[in-house]
Amino acid sequence: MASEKPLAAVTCTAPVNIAVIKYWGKRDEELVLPINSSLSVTLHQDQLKTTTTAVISKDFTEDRIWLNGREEDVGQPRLQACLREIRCLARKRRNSRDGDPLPSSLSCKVHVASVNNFPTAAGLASSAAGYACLVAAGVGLSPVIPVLKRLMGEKHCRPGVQDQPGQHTYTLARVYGVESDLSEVARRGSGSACRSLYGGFVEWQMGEQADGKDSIARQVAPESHWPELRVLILVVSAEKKLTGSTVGMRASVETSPLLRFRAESVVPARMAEMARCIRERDFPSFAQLTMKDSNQFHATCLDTFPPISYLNAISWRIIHLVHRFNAHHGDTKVAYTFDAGPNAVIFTLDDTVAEFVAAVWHGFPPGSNGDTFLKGLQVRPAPLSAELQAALAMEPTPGGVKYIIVTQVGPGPQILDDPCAHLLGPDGLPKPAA
Ligand code: 2P0
Repeated sequence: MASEKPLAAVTCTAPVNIAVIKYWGKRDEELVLPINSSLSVTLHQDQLKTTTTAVISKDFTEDRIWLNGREEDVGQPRLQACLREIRCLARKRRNSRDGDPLPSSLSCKVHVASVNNFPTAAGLASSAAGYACLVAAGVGLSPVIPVLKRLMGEKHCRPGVQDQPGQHTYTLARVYGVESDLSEVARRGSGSACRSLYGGFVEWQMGEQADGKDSIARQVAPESHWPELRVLILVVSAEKKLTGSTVGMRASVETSPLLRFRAESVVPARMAEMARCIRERDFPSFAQLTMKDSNQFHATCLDTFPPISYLNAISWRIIHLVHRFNAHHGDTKVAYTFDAGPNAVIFTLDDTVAEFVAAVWHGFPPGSNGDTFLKGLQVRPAPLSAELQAALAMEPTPGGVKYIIVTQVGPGPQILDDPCAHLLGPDGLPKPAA
């Protein structure tokens, strides 16, 4: 049991992001600098989020971390790099405030606990949300939050979503201000994590400098920009992928001429075009570019030697289903994108969700889990027309899609201003699960 009260405890939440222009390949592995820029959509934390509590105390003798209730090795190099950068940033901030009478807490050890509100077994990338959340909570531990709140006044700390009565939230960027530093720290944990520092639509500019100072994430449009946009996650497999992203992209950089061509000659124009699609809410163009970029990313995986394959037979059936759905309508109403795994992420507009869900239900009928097949936002049931069923021309594959998470674009990390939200108790150990 700790003999003293913790010096500081902060709890934050952070979102998952899905890239529509993919990041694949580093030009500097140590600094986690990409070979191309990327652009992502931040998903809503009501459906998918990581919550992290970080606590510092003079009593702690070592850094410790618990992920989803299990203690993990704190010595992992990425985690170490991230913690080191967080301490560096905290020191920098403290030094920049002349005469600020802050306690010297920077040498203290930290305890961190992190949980996802979605099953890790869903096979969804959680490292981006996880590291973004660690940065949000960890940087908050330098006594920055109370000081900034005092200096800025509560009126500048815009209250965010109120999860529960009495639980105030503050947007991260508002509280911290300086954005480039945070990008750098999050990136050191996992490249795509820097995109989870913002809500809405986010680009990660690759930058040119060798030190990575200009390799930063920034918001292209806020979460309120395109309210009709919906995101469906079709969970195909919960299995751990054969080739991790870091290892996979290293192999692609070393062996794929297509990846080099993509980074140099394709992505720059696509970044500009995607920003335009989002700015003008041009769904058909957004959808087509999203699918093309996913396909090119997977083509570079196949161009890697030995080849990497993340899609499985169900992924391909989903791809065909989407194209046939669009062909039936004579319009691009739905888009797919796949990351380093077989699960599909679908973009569509709210008026198409019900019909597309009916098509998926037809193609991949659930087994005994019909009542839990749809999770997240409510979908009003819609029948599948005989014409669309004929156009899909699919022999049903029962159980091919395990379940669907229906969500939308959401905000960036939030600081929960309520001690009850802490995952760690005053002794710095995980609170017993309620
Ligand atoms: C993306 N992915 O843009 C791409 C698309 C996977 C496919 O970012 O090595 O976990 O930690 O920087 O961020 C996955 O890569 O890799 C990823 P590291 P990360 O979302």
